[in-house]
Amino acid sequence: MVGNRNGRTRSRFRWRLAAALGAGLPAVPGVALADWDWNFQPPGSSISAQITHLHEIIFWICVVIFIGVFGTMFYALIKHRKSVGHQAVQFHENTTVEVVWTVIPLLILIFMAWPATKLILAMHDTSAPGMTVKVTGYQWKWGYDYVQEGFGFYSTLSTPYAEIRNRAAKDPHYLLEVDNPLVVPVDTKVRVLVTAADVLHSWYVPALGVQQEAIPGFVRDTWFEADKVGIYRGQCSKLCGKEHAFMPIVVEVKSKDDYAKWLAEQKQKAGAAAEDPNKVWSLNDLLAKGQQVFNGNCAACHQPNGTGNAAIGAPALVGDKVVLGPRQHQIDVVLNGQTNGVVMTGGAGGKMPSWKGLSDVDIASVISYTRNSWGNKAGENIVQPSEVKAERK
Ligand code: HEC
Ligand SMILES: [Cu+2]
Repeated sequence: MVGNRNGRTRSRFRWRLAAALGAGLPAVPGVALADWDWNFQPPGSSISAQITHLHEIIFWICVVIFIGVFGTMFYALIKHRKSVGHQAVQFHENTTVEVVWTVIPLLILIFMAWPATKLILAMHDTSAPGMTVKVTGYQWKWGYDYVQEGFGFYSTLSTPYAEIRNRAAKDPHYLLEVDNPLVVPVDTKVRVLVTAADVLHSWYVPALGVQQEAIPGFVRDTWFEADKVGIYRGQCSKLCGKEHAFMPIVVEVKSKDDYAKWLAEQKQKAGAAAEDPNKVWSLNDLLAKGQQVFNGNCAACHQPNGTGNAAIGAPALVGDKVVLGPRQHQIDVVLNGQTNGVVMTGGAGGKMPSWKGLSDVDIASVISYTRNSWGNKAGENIVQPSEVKAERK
């Protein structure tokens, strides 16, 4: 399960379990009851606290109805059985009975629908936010844009491939860890604009009480306000393709001061990245920049020395025909991705991702770097940012 539970909540679950299943539950050998987390995650926002509370009220209403209905039924079955000589009572078209068994459930439903509707309306009230982030679902990662601040980034799974293939011990946050979490300040109403770039996804962080479908071509909004500093984890909750389980959500809630510091750093980085795409770069500048871009983005699959990784289908770029071939084709492959090989399950197996999210300068320099490194000597060795810009569709 996600998150940690405190002792108080846990003992409440044991009570619930005992109450719901009755004292007659036989001891199951080898099962430690205390390790079972059956309820919602501990709330990290007032909305999720209200959701948990509503869930508990309705759960107990269901328990009472269950006991009432099944109690009456079994009492009637046993007490009035044919073998002790009972005759069935006939009460067809008895108006009183029909009114009673319509009105009572109706009242129960209204009693449950009232707080539920109030809560749903509150969950959709995105008015007066303190800040806004745009969330975009991609196959298979999330994009976060800080709209008012003018920067954004991608958030991708950071669980090592070896853990996924059962070759390494699994981290406690296995498949629930990312390279760049969404960072927000505590006690601030964050409006979240949710959309998708390819297929349906769903942005779901249970402990913050937010879930919103990400729909291509639509921008829907929702909100959350974390009331505790900490890390909250969630997952894409709409089946979106073969790596649906590999696009988790991590929200890092910082104190207002820490958030301000983080924001300043991000803005500085974004400013540094906004370079002039029409400038003509020298080979040396491209190589220096390209090495950084390669080690930061490509080396995970193609290896720092360009030898590739057969286990995930990433080819060697040393002596590669695409890298040594025409520039335009290589720009196309890096910009738009490529799948020729056998597609393997898990991680990024067999697929070269699209790098559209990198800047023209980043792409031009990383291509120039691969065309001139590890013994590669391409004839036309330099790609300029302006060429990348021209190739974008
Ligand atoms: C997630 C793993 C992964 C990352 C990260 C990655 N690649 Fe790839 N790359 C692949 C795979 C897999 C292929 C083979 C795809 C196919 O053709 O089936 C590939 C193919 C390529 C090719 C074409 C090779 C050929 O012979 O077809 C080039 C060029 C390339 N990658 C460059 C890059 C660059 C530059 C970066 C960084 C910006 C990068 N790759 C990042 C996995 C990756
Ligand atoms: Cu998804």
